[in-house]
Amino acid sequence: MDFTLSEGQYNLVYNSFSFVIASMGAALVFFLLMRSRVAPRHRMALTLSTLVVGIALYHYVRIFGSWSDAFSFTDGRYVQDGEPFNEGYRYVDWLLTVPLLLAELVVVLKLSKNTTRSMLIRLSIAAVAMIALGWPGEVSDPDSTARTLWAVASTIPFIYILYVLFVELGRSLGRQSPSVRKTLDGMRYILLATWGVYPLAYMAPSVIDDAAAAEVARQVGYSIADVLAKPLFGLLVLAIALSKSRDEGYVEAGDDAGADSRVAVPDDAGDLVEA
Ligand code: RET
Repeated sequence: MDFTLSEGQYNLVYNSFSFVIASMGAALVFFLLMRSRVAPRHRMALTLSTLVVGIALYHYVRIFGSWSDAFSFTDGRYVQDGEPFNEGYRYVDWLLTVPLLLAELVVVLKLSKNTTRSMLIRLSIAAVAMIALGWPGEVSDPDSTARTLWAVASTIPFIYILYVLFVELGRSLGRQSPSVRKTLDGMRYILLATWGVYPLAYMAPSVIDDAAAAEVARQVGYSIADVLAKPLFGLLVLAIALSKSRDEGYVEAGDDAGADSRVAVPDDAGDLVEA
């Protein structure tokens, strides 16, 4: 599909990708720095968040490069005359990150071993099916029936994932502390709202007639959804892990208030100057 973009359209996508790279990179560093504040038994969830934003950081660097290579600036417009933009990076990214994101949520809850195992297996299979079925539709003609059929097929595992999260997981909510229950309840709705952006961005080429505007909407839509689904979701998982660690009486070694205030005592500074 060939189209040209205005300078504003091209830059909107370019800067969205840049924003995502900065967000993923910052989240990666932040999750690594926060690791020691979480009790060891809750660190697996944080490890998964760190992997998710790391994988996405790599893919967005490649997506950014692919976007720059696909267009050249000619007569005041961006013309698509280079290598085709590689949409595949996104799907490869999801194939890895969606099962990991679902695992983050399940692992942080510390349900029984059997429930965790069974949920992880079923959610991962459904996530892979959802993405694999979406891909042939993503690359087919915007107005084709094939695009709609693949989307419908992909929606079936999507609904199954929502069923597990809202119905099955809902049953375990009663066993969590009130603060964890509140965060978790909010998290499931945030997940629903942010994951809902993906099918909407997918539909952009079918509902927006202008090919250039549709492509911009799709790329910006996916970029926003990725920042909400990965770094923001990771922050909420971190909040749960921190509040569980606190409830369980975990205090990070060397990070109590006393250690901080010792550094700020004026006498110490004075001693140093005299020495
Ligand atoms: C597709 C195809 C059309 C139908 C549906 C889709 C759903 C995609 C989703 C993707 C979620 C991705 C995440 C990535 C974060 O790392 C494949 C667009 C339902 C829900 C959470």
